[in-house]
Amino acid sequence: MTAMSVPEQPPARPWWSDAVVYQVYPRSFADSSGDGIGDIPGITAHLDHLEALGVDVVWLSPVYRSPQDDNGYDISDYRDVDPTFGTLADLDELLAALHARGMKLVMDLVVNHTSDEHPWFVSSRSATDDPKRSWYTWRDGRGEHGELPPNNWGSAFSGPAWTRDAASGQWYLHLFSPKQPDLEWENPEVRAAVHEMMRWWLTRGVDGFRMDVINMISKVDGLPDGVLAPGALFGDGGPLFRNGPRLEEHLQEVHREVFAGREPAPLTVGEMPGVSTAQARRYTDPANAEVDMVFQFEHVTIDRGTTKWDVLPLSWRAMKATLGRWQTELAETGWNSLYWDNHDQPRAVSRFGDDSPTHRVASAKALATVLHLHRGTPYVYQGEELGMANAPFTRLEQYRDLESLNHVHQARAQGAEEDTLLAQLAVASRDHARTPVQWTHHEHAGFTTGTPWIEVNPDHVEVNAAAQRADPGSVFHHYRALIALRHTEACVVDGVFTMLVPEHEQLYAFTRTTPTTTLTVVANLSSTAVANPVDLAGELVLSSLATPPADGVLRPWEAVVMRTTNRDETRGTPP
Ligand code: TEU
Repeated sequence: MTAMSVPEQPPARPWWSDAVVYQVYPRSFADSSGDGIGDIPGITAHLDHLEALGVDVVWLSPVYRSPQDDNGYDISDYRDVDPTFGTLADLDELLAALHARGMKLVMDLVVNHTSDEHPWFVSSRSATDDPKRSWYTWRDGRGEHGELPPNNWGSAFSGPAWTRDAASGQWYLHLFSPKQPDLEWENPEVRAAVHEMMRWWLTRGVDGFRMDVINMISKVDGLPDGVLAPGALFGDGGPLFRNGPRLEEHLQEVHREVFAGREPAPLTVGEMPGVSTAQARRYTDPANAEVDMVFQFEHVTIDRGTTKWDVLPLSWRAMKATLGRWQTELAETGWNSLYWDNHDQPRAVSRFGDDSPTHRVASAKALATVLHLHRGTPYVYQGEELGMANAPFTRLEQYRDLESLNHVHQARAQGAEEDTLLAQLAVASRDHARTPVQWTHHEHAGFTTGTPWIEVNPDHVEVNAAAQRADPGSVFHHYRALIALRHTEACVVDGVFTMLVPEHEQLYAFTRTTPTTTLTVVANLSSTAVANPVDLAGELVLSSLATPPADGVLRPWEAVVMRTTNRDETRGTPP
C-alpha cells in the first residue's frame, strides 16, 4: 500500500488488484464421503491449507448438476449442486467458511453451452416449433438430404461441431462435446435467463464468476465454413466463433444487468482462448464495463504445433516474447491472468520445469517466482503449490478425460499406433492436472478412503502437503512467501515491467519499478549452471535455493528476487 506521506491518494484500486486466486477442481481435491470422488465438504475440511498458503480467492470449477460428460462443464441445472459433490447447503457452508477466513469464492460460469440433458435443451430438441427451439443453434444440413453438417467446423473434442438429431433431421451446434450444445446468444430470452441465474448466485453470496470460453458466445452471421488446411479433417472455425461481432455488446449487457451497482464489485474473469492483446485491452478496459481480466492461452500454446497433441520443444525466448508482449501491451490499460497450470493443462513442473528428484523443488520454485512477479493476477492450480508432477501413466486405460479418449479413438481410426498415442497423452493429456491432490504419504495420498476415480500419482509418498507444510524449504512455503510478497510490496502489483536479456534461452530476467522500489527478478530456467550478466545489487528478498547467489553465475533453477530503494522525487516531506 502507498505510504501516508504521498501527497495525493492514488485512485482506489479494485479489491482484487493484489489478490491471488487458487483454483479448486472439486473432483480431484478431497473426498469426504469415501466414494472416490472429491466433494464440497472435502474442500471445506481443507481450508486451513488455503489459509496457510495465504490465497485471497477460490475459483471453484463447476459443481452444478451435471451428467459429468466433461466433469461438470456440461451443466443440466445451474441452480443446484450435483449429488456427486454434495448439496446446496454444503456449498453455502463452504462459502460461509471461506468468508469467515477472509477469502472469496468465484464460481465457474459455463454459459456458452449447457448439457444436452438440461431441460432447456430437452425441450429444444423435442419439436421444431417448441418455444425453446431457438435457444440453441439448429440448422438444416447440407447435401441432397441434409445428411452433411451445416458447415465444416470441428469440435474441440474431435469430430464435427454438429450433431444431427434423428427426430427432426436438423443439426445442432456444439463447439465441444455433443453433450454440450451451444446456447444461442442472439436470442434475448437466453441472455435474460443467464442474467437471472447469475443474479441468483450473487444474491446467494458468491463473489464473482470465471466465465468459461466466454469469447465464443457470439458467432459470425451465417456460420460460414472455416479455412480448411491441407490434410485437416475440419475447417478452422476459430476466427468465426471467437471474439465474434456481438461479444462486447453481450458482455456489457451482462455487466449492466448483473454487476452494476453491486458493492463490493464482483470479480469477473473471461476465459478467452485465441484473444489478442488488442482485444484483451478493450475487454478489460474499465471504461468499457465488460470483464475485469482475461484468462488467455498464448503462452500455453507456444510448445504446441497445429494441434495440442503435436508437441514441440519449449523455447524460453519465445515464452518471454509472448509473456513480455502481454506485459507491455496491457501496461496502461487492461489486466491479464498469470498461470502455468489449470485443470486443462499438464503440470508445469513437468512441462516447463524439471521433475527429476534433483531439480523438482528448485524448478517448481523458479517457475513460480517468475510468474508471480509479473503484473496481473496469479492463479495457483491445486497441487501446483506442492510441485505436483504429471501422472506416470503407461496404459490407455488409466486415462479418463473425454478429450484424450476421443483423440485416441479418432487417431486410431486414422491408423495411429498405440505407442504414439501414449507418448502424446503422456505429455499433453488434461488428466495430468486431474490426479488427486496429494495430502499425505498414506494410501491414496489421503485424498479418499475409497477407490479414487483416477489413479493417485505414486510420488505422493514424497510429494505431499503434510510433509511440505512442516518443511520451511518446501515448494509450499515458497508459494506462501510469493503470495505474501504481493500483499506487502506494492511494487509487485503496480511496478512497471521491463524485460532484461530477452534473447537469452535460459535466463528469465526482468525488473519491476515504482518511484520508490525496484525489484529485480533473475531465474535460470534450466538444469545447468549459467553465467549471469544481470546485476544482483540490493537486498535478497527471495530465492529458490537455500544458499545466497554467487557472483556471476546462477545454479540450475536458481531464481532470485532483489530489492533496491529508489530516490523518490515525487515524495513530499512527512507531516
Ligand atoms: O476450456 C476452454 C477450451 O478452449 C478448451 O478447448 C481447452 O483449451 C481444452 O481443454 C484444450 O485442451 C474450457 C474449460 O476450461 C474446459 O475444461 C472445458 O472442457 C471447456 O471449456 C468446455 O466447457
